[in-house]
Amino acid sequence: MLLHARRVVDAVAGHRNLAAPAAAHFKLVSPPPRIYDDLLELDAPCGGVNTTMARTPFPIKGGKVAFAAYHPSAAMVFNIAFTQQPIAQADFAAKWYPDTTIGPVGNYNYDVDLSNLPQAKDGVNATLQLMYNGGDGMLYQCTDIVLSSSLSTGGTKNAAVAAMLPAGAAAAAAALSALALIL
Ligand SMILES: [Cu+2]
Repeated sequence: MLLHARRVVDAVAGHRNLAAPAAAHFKLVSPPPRIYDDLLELDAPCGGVNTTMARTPFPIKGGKVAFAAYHPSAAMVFNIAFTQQPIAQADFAAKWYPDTTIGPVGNYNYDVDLSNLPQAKDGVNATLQLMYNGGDGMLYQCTDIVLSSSLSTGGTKNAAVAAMLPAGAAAAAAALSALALIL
């Protein structure tokens, strides 16, 4: 554990040496992450917790994932594991959304359609993984879900986050000034 902690601290020290350090990286909002800890986010594959947590019922088609991004731009990868207890990156062998680059700072809602994945059946346990690289290392968040074919839409959509979706320059400026308050 000590070695592990030192590795995280070293990585964070590197973070502080950057020209524009951020107080936060990114945060999965909904479904809720296993854990949200800024320092542990560097820890693959789930940002600090390798045991599954309470599972959120999640529709096979029509699900929502909401997260907040605190870097001006970032590369993201969205994987899914169908193993009961994913403990390694290799367990996240499929994708729930194509790789993409996001920006600016703000809140994001993604519509999720898992119906093309052959493992995605009613009652199946799965784990969604978000990988985020905003320039200071690869960061991880995970959420444990149980798939449902009877849920249609929504269930997990965060209305407050939807209302804050960046819709243009004004929203971007507001998000950046909010970040300045954090710094
Ligand atoms: Cu960061």
